[in-house]
Amino acid sequence: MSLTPSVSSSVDLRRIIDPDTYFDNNLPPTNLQWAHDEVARFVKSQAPDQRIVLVTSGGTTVPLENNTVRFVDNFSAGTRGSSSAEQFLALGYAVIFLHREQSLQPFNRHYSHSTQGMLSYLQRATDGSLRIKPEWEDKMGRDLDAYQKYTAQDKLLMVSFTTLSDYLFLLREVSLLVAGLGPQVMFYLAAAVSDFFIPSHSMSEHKIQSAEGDLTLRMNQVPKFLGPLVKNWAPLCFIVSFKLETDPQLLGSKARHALKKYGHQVVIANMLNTRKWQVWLFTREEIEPATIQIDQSDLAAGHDIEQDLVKELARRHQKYIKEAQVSHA
Ligand code: 9Z3
Repeated sequence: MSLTPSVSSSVDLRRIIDPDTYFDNNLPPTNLQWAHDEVARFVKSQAPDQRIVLVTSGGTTVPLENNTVRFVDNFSAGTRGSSSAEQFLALGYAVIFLHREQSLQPFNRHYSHSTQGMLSYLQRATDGSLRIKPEWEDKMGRDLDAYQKYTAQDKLLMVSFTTLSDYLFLLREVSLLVAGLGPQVMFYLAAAVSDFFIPSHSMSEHKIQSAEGDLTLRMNQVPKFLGPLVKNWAPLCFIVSFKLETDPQLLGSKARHALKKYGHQVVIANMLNTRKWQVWLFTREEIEPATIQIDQSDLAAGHDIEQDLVKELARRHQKYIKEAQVSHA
């Protein structure tokens, strides 16, 4: 399969990939109404000064056929998002976890995708009952307690997406529902979102046939949704986006460019191969980025970089809330 991404220059297509018209030309996900109702309920159930974070996590798919057999996927296991959600909860945030279906989820992530499978954590006791293996009891117990506590307190809401289109519809919906709470809401946009897609009307209706020979794909550029998000959907909220690169020469300039273009609060820059132990935090105010880094030995011992990253962001978010209160007074 050869991938030849290119931006269409046709007037009609440009109209369709405009952020404002995207939603008129693509179908919403089947869980949109459910998500709307659940997020509205979740937000209403929180205390008035509750800090809320929308964490996006996992990769989006881009279908190649309307009756989809094949799709292009974006790299992301959901480690960053799910680990960060745990840290936000520990710091007292209420978390809306907008994640790719079947990707890693807070607390469950430690077991659900184990290479040996779920059953490797269990054993049968002499009385015939099923037990957790003794070496896992403490850790699993702590994760279970935390998961049940936050769920019972209504502090964790899970919403899932699969395709790019699902993601964009859900992102807009959730943004509009939380925007009214203003500065106390943080957006933590860690999902790996495709830059290219095939508009519904350009897609093959049915499975692409191999009898027709090699496949060349022409994909359109996805409209930049960070613009409307920052300007129109949630202009008062604290917005953190992520920049992923594989070429170190590009990372800093791309992060700065995003800040300048969209005018939001923070860009977290990371490299594919070192993302688990090193990230850079860019803001418009600081000339040099802050480096957040852990030892690889700490990572192996179970210390996630997200502990340090989320702590630092929560600190900056608190400052942002205070400044907004002062300027409002
Ligand atoms: C990230 O950069 C995340 O940190 C990772 C996390 C996807 C690398 P994992 O889930 O990986 O822990 O395996 N996310 C944002 C990537 C992205 O799509 N950014 C876009 C861009 O760079 C839009 S803001 O242009």
